[in-house]
Amino acid sequence: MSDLDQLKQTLLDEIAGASDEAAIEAVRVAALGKKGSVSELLKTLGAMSAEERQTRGAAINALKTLVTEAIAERKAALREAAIAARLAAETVDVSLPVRASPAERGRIHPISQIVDEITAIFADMGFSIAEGPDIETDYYNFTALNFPEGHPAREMHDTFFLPPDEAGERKVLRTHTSPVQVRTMEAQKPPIRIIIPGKTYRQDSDATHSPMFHQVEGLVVDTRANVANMRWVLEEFCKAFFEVESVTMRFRPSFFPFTEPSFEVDIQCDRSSGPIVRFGEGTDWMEILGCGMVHPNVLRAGGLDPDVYQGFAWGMGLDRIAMLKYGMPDLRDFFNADVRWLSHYGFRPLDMPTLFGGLSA
Ligand code: 2NM
Repeated sequence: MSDLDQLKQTLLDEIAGASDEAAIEAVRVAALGKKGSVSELLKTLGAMSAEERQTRGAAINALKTLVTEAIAERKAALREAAIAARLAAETVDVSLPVRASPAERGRIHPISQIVDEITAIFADMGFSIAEGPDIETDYYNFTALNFPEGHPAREMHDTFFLPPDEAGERKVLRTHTSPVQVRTMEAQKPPIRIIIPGKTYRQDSDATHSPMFHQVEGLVVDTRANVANMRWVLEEFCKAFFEVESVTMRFRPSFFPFTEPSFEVDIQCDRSSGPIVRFGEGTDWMEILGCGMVHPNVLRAGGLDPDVYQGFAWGMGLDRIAMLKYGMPDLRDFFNADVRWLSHYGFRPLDMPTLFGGLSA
């Protein structure tokens, strides 16, 4: 067999053996590329005699044509095969159940939902949101709020203390969100209308108490804010929040260091039909919040003259209210991060609570 016949056979075997488009391309480069085996043969034409060129030159050119065509043919076949394989692998089985997108599957935690609902209600009344640090100084958590040093009211809170810093100062995990009210009074002039949703901390843990819990507090400061205004604001809030036409509220005298007078507020409800509580009707009372007129000492701590300004404030725990509103039996489930619990009790992320569209519809 001549050297040309041998090369032809080798190349045809390689072409037939190329199993994908990358392999056939490698064969093409090795044969027809700049330094390919066929290209090298073509370079020898220049040194040949005219006679030799007629026979051998024609044979080399014939080889080149043959190889070029064989490669093109194999390449086309391999491309067709690759497309066919992709089509087979990437078929969509339209009979499979639809898998929801993350935005559809995700759920809003009931506490976040409650905060969004309360925010929508108070925003509608012209309130804005204020926030502050979870780690507070003793001054903002107690002293500025009229809890004197050594006063037994400090013990009521079962405070978490942090280790003392270099200066010997012991910071605390805030036991209520009220420090934010003082910080806000320091930072902005009245009229003040704010609500303060946030995490709070006390050493207490059972089926209805968690060491980390949630509050929303509110503060109004103006030159003429009074108890009647406070009653109206809280009544409007309760009607919107419990989604009823009217509520009956009961203000009982109480004590908080930061307010005078102070009240605990109950709303009328009906608990006769089992675990579902109905509001705005019935013969039972349920305590839902505490409130009062801001104590002059607290206004002074906020840099305000109590002879010019007066204010009212209130606070409510969210965790118990959420349990009631949505019928969740154990508070501890709130913070177990169990995705099954969240997919059952959670809220759809795109159903934002609004007053016009319904709060928890
Ligand atoms: C409550 C009950 C009553 C309250 C008072 C203040 C401040 F800082 F303005 F004086 N903030 N929050 C308050 C009053 C909180 O929670 C049950």
